[in-house]
Amino acid sequence: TASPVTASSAPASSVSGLARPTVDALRAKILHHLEYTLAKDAGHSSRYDWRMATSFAIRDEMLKPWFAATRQTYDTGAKRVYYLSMEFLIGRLLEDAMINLGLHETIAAALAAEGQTLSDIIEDEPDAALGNGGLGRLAACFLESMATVGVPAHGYGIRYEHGLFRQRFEGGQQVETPEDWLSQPHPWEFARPEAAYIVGFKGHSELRRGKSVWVPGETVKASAYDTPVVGWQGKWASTLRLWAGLPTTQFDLERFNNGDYTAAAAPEALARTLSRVLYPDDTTPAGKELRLKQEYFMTSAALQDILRRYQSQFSTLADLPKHVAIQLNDTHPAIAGPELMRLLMDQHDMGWDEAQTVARATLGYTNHTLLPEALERWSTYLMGSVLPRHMEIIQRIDEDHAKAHKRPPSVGIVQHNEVKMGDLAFIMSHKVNGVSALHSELVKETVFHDLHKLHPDRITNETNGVTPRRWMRLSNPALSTLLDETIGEGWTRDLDHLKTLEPFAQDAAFREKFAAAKRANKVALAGWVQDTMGIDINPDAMFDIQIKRLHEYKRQLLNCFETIALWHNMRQTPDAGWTPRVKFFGGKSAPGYFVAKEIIHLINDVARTINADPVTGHLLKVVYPPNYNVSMAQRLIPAADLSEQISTAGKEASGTGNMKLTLNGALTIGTLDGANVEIRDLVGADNFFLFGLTADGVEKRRKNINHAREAIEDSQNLRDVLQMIVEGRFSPEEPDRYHGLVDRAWHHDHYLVAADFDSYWEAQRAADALYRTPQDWNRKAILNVARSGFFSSDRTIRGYMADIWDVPSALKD
Ligand code: GL4
Repeated sequence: TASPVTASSAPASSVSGLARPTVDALRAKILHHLEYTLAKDAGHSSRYDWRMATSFAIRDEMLKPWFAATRQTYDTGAKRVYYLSMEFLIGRLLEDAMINLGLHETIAAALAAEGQTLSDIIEDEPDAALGNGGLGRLAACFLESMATVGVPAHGYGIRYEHGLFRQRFEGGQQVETPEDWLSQPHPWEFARPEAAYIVGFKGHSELRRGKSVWVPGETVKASAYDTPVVGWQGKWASTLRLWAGLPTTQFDLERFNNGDYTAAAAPEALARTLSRVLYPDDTTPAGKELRLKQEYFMTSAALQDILRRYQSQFSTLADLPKHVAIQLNDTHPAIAGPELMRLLMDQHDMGWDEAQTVARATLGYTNHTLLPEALERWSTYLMGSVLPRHMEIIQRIDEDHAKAHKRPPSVGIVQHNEVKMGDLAFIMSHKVNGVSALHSELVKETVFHDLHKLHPDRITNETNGVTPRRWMRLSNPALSTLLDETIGEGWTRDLDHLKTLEPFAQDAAFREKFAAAKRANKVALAGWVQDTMGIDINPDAMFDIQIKRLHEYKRQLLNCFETIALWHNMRQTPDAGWTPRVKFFGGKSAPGYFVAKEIIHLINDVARTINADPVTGHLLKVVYPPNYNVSMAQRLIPAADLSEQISTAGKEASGTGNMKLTLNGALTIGTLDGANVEIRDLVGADNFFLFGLTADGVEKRRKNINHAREAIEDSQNLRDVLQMIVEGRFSPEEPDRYHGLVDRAWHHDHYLVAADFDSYWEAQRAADALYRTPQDWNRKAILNVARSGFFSSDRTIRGYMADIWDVPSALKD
């Protein structure tokens, strides 16, 4: 089939400033890659082949901005930003690259001319799931925003062979299977075997002519793989450099020839272990030697690479902070402080004081959680045996700090035979930031209370954000098109343009179009739910969505209890004018987190029971699709009416799903926690369903040891819920399945589910009432969109540039 003349000659989109290939040129490129890169005949190519060829064709287009950005950065000697993170939850890359390069329609036409469907090819790409949740996804949004804003930036991480596990449900229970995104070649990366560094472990540190020298007992090689990330309209690009572990010794041919195959392969197996799997828990550190080794592996390779690049351009290392800013994504890379000092002193002959000053001026640390159990601590024994030289350096940093400041006894990096990585990161950074206004204040009052007193100017706030390219233009074409028609395309680069949408909230004709876009997204989601889960849902029901990792503090259990109460009430008076609802849950539990897994089981049991009830079938459905990931988020968020942000106040550092849902026109039901506070301030209290205790109220309420019992006794609704669960209404095959869970609800309700239940119920009924007047609901939904411009990660990145990195944009606007 020949391509239609109109499609091949017409300009493919309104993106300006980029020399974009025509449909025919791209079609030829794809066919070229099919034939010469994949050695396949177009007539005998699989979907995988087409996807690879298309990806290579797009990748070719990324090279121009990537080279240009790299050259300009070298030529101008611009300051560079390095973002060190154990997680980059980047998801699929094909569509993102196409959209940012303005090639979406061109590629669609080129593929159509070959009888291929772009959407099928997009769906064929596995998610790169190199992260657990919000923290890793934030790092991915930052890379794209740095490429849009024009920051000379590298992300550094680990090229995990296995990303976050796949989740299945068996009898309603979570079962994990390994994820294997690299079982097919990853078309976006370039192997850089020439960029490789030796990373040591163990051994000992000895004095040679008065200088400490580390003699490692083990070594591995970190080998680089680069993925370009292009920004909006391809004006700039950043680089994601991921490290893979390789052995440093040559293959032992003699052992192999003697038949000892296992021993011959041992060094390789050991080295590869370092980049084998992502730790599947984002809040509780594993405390395992392998995790510490992974952290050091990534950090050391990154710092060696940074210094090598620096020295290829500049001569004196004392000027490092003028040309380099290194950001630590949580405490995971906190070993960067001592490692940078070690490299400067032991390998580059810098003195102790200068090394410490240079390291501190270069490093910044972002804290992402207040949960005390989440703050990494390593036993001095483990640290001393895995990284003996670093242990010495850490001890001396601690002593220096003690001498320089009158510290209360609670301060100290090394305490009770543990190295506190949060304190280490704080002391070795010139700036420490929280990720929402509330969180940053709580950081000052709680985890870093004493250090904040000693260093009152160090803590600052950078409220999180999300990239509007992926989280609106890519995932919500219906609303994006409406925005383009109504206020122009400018919002894609500057999300503050959404403000100009505000007057349209009063415009009935616009409200209708807005509602139609939302409905189209809901119809699409309903089709997918029908196809994949066999559940029939009504697109006119309110789509109520809670998607995030399973954690007690996020309180999926509160939502589940309310679902049961709602069902119970509906059954009693089915004709009472209820607002039909579909409750969506999505999220994975850490494999070893028993309580979270029990909550998943309960939600699935509740879903099974409710979805089979003919009395309430037209009023309530519960949908929990397995294996929630970035791609599923892109499907669910555009279809949401109600966003569930119901964590116990003071526990969610920021949240970013809350921002994505607001941006896509969902109303939030939420507590005053994390960035919900700022969302509510900006969209207006009238356009937000607030409930629950405040962070202060939570602390006070906890002091009453009977808080749960008293709340349950006061709430008929909640009592009924607990009674139904205990009786086995949702688990008739095993009536006592949830006795432990109910017992905890009465006696160990650490996250105050009971105390907030009635207030949550009331807020839900207010949402029901509003949904019955669609004009009002839509007006408020439009205001949520119009007032969400602040939550672009471009704004967040500009904040880091001004407050922490001291880096200007490389782009002239
Ligand atoms: C997290 C927080 O829990 C989350 O609120 C925040 O949005 C995210 C990015 O800053 O970081 N911290 C950890 S640990 N995991 C997260 O997702």
